[in-house]
Amino acid sequence: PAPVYLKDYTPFSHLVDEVHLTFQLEPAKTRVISRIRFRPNPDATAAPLRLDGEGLVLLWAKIDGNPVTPEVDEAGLTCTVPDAPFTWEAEVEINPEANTALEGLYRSSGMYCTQCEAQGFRKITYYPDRPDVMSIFTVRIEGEESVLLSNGNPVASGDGWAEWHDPWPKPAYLFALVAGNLVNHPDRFTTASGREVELNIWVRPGDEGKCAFGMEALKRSMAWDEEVYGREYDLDIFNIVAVDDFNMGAMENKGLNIFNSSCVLASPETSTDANFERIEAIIAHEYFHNWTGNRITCRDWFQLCLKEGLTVYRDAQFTSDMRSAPVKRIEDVIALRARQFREDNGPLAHPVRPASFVEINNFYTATVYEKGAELIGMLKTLVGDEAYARALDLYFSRHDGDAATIEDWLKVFEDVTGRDLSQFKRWYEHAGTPRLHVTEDYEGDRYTLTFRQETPPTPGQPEKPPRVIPIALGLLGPNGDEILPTQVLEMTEAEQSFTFDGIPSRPTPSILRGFSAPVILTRPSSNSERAFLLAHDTDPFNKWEAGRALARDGLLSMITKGAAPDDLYLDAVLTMARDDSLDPAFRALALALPSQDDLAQSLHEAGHSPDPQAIWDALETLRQARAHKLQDLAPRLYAQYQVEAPYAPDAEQSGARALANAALGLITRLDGGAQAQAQFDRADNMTQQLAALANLLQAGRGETALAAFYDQWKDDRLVIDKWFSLQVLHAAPDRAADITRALTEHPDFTPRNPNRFRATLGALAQNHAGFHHASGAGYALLAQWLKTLDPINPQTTARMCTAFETWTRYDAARQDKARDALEDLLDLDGLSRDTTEMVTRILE
Ligand code: HT7
Ligand code: ZN
Repeated sequence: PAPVYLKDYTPFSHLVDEVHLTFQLEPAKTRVISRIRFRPNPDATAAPLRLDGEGLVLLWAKIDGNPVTPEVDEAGLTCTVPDAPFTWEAEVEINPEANTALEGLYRSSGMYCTQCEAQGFRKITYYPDRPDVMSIFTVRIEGEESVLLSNGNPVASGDGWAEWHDPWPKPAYLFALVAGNLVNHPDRFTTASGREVELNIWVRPGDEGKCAFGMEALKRSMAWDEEVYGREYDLDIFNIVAVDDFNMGAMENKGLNIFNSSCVLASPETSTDANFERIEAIIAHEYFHNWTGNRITCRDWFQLCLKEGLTVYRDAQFTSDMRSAPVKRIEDVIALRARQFREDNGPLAHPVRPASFVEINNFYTATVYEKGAELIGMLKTLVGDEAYARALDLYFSRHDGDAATIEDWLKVFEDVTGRDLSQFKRWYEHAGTPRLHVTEDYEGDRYTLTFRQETPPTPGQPEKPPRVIPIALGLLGPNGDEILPTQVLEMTEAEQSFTFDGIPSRPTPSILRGFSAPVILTRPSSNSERAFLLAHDTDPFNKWEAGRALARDGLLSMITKGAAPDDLYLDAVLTMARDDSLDPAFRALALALPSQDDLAQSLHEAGHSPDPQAIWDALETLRQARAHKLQDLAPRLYAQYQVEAPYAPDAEQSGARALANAALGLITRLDGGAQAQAQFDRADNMTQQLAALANLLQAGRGETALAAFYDQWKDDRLVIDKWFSLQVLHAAPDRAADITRALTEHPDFTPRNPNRFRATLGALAQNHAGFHHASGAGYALLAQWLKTLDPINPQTTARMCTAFETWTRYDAARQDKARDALEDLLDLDGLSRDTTEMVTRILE
């Protein structure tokens, strides 16, 4: 299929004033009757009417009441229309029951639901399915379900029908419909200006006890957006619906957010602390889209980062305010490096604003979302908090109701600050992670830091001009005092020096504080300097970073040189772990080791071909050495951080549990799992239960606990997802593929449910040494299952192909096996456009 190019954008031939839709719901034969008011777009060239439509059976069509016979093809229809306003009417038939791709209107656990972003509306009816065509929707739903929902406000309802009207113009991707025999968790919210809003979380009967946390998170999000961004909610009702079969986390449809049930349902018994934090963030994210995405949407899908980067940035600010800002920042950078840096350094690298795509669903990536959010953070650092606030106010007032672009976004910052942001724009247009090389000089009392930036080529972009990089810097004196508090250096050249006078002795620099730019810092540093920063840096991010670098470099020496675990790291980690002045959540994070994939990435970067088994062995050795080093401290920490108060998923309690569970990990290595078994037996919340089970599996004595866990939770699909993934994640490298295969034969396994598929096959991809096992069994098993999944659900199949994006890092034998697996997948008859694009790019 041919790519679409950003440079080819042209406005749609017509404007759409209003849309009336009637749904006559039937599982296999739903009728959709549309009545749409079109008029010629004065800003576009006149053309026949071209409407998108896929998999629709057109029953009839009329223009201004007169039957017409449009030219129908597999992607839509074309019709000659008057050169004046006209009414289009049509009736189509669709089959929600057969829709396993989960795009458009589909059935999930007996309910109807929709997913229209990015291009799902065209599977519902003929329409200009593009984000710059915005209109006012009125929807009538006829069906036997007790709950019939759509966007906007309810207008009227009766037995077997309901009508909804959304007063806010919106693109089709924000359309939603839900019909089911659902129950609700209701609440209310009064906005700052006094609008009374009815709130509901709709779920399947039996799940109503798992809505309270989500509802509180929603109300906190609504209040926060008023306080921090001055943004109020704008309808009388806000509905959230939980759906079991869903391709992603959640969807921000206007007034009717639809959630993967795993991203909204929560209870202490069934959800971990991490689940609670994620649910809170996703509820906030979708709610914040009401302004950044819905009121101001994107002109075209190339501008996706306009709404996603900004909304991720806003949800991160929210989490930082609700919880611990440093911990959130560290967690986000870990995720950014694991997913986005990995993407940026491989065959799927693309700019935050891509210039072309074949299938837009393949561009809902870490680069668009997470790197997109980093760009907002950098912009705020460069212009300052006050200018950022003014720019956002201007953005909301200038572009309310618009389908906007990155140019529009940058222009508000230029207008507010008078700055020229053309160099900053390179961050949007160029893929790749800049490497920031640093050298220092100290003479007299003058300290000079010289930075050189360099970005390796990425697919289709061999040349990389220098970008503007905000470098937050502090300097520490020899006794650990901060002699230069944080200041932001603005690097604009390929190479640039910054001097500091009056520095009495050679300082230790703390560079890129708070991770002020998404770059890879390559400054040679000694282990003793890292230990010094871990002990003294006042910037929590760089304090953590120093410990992380110490651990990573020690591990790299173990892997490449057969070195023993580094004593300096072991001493430093002991000092840090027993420092009760530090936040327990921070200490838990600082005790976590770099992932196997991170180490593989570092080895590759250093010119080695990573050996996954050697990485696994080194981590095991270091974990064992740490357990010995901290053998007196771990039981003390474990006891000290047991939470006696009733369970609450707040930052304080979850930090304590995280540290206690990190201590449990150390203890298990020496007691063979006795303490973990005791925790498993008495656990009354999922955080404790799952951590205990993971440790038992790790210790090789998980069989009984696994069976008990299954027995306890067999009726809870979200908990059973955890049961599937834990077994795969903790499988030894040579057993991972076999264990995964056996699980795919379990009666509870189904490729039709994306959560279950990801819990099983996605976990295999995350078991680094297992997936990349020399036998090639991991590659073959995943590829085989992707072949099964593709005809069912192309979107999820394509996303999971990213497991292979690092295949060229490894040795020739592994590369051969990975290539065979990918070529075998590519050979599948009728392979979807989604998967074809991904595999082709990965193999290129
Ligand atoms: N804007 C949404 C992105 C999305 C999506 C969500 C669910 C299923 C399929 C989807 N395709 C794209 C989610 C978000 O970023 O908020
Ligand atoms: Zn989003």
